[in-house]
Amino acid sequence: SEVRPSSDMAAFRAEVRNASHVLILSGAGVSAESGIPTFRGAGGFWRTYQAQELANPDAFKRNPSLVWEFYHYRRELMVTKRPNPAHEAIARFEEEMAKQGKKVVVVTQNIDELHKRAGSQSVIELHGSLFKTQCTVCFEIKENRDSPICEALRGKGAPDAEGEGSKIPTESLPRCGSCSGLLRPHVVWFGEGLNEDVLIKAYKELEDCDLCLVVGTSSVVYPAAMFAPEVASRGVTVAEFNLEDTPQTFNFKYHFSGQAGKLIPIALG
Ligand code: BJW
Ligand code: ZN
Repeated sequence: SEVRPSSDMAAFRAEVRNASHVLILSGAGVSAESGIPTFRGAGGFWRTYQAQELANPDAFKRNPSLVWEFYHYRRELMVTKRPNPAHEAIARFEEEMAKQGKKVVVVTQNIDELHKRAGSQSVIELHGSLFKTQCTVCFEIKENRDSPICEALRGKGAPDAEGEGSKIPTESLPRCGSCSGLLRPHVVWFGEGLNEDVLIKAYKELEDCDLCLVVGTSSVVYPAAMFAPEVASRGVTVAEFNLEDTPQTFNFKYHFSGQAGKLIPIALG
């Protein structure tokens, strides 16, 4: 569409009151106010690397120690961070809607688990979790909240250190409890497909929802980038909440410009 989306909050809130199955698609921007770095833009660097340079299978093959330092740093960071008013408003909204027999589902690209920590019950994690591992040999997936995840990573991963990292021997990186194979973070890297069951669940929500909020995502990473546009193309109202326009902004009925932590409590409160 060539028409600038509406920013009429009262009109959007009226649509929220009439909705019975709300889909909330979230990205890194929803966690930014919790102090979690986003991926794109100036804050998106860890050392000299952008996330896409490390969040891919080749980087892990080349230098598993460096990639594990990156994820170890992000796991440890989460211990010091908490959900912000956007996560909290979303969780409260699900609870209120449930009392009226209505449904709210969060489909998140984030791996930080902050929606769950805020109390959201129905969460689909598209890109995995910082707190799960997968064995590269036997493929077993396990929850893992150890801090540090292994002794060799203790104190490693500082975001301002230089170079190729600590070059920890693979024997000393996180290993599988069942087969002792090398573990990797259970997250979806560039060039990898999303888990099929997760995708099926997400697509069902895309089809069933009668209102959609897309919060704090740059809408450039596929397949998630096309989810909200697909909902909009069915004629369902989609509202975007972001600091800035995205490539998808003009496909949506509403665009609210600002911080999720300020806007979401108003939109859903
Ligand atoms: C605020 C705010 C505040 C800030 N309030 N807002 C079709 C076309 C083109 C390319 C492809 C395609 N299909 C597949 C591809 C390749 C690739 C891709 O999409 N590339 C693009 C970059 C072009 N996709 C894949 O590889 C995917 N796999 C796949 O499709 O498999 C099939 C296949 C394979 C091979 C070839 C073809 C098909 C997998 C993608 C996995 C993405 N993984 C990552 C890493 C996860 C693990 C980790 O965290 O380390 O997921 S990448 C990274 O980006 C992470 C995020 O979930 C994801 C999205 O980022 P997000 O959440 O949008 O964050 P930002 O930083 O980009 O944006 C933040 C936004 O918030 C900004 O807009 C701010 O303005 C805003 N904001 N503060 C409100 N306070
Ligand atoms: Zn194993």
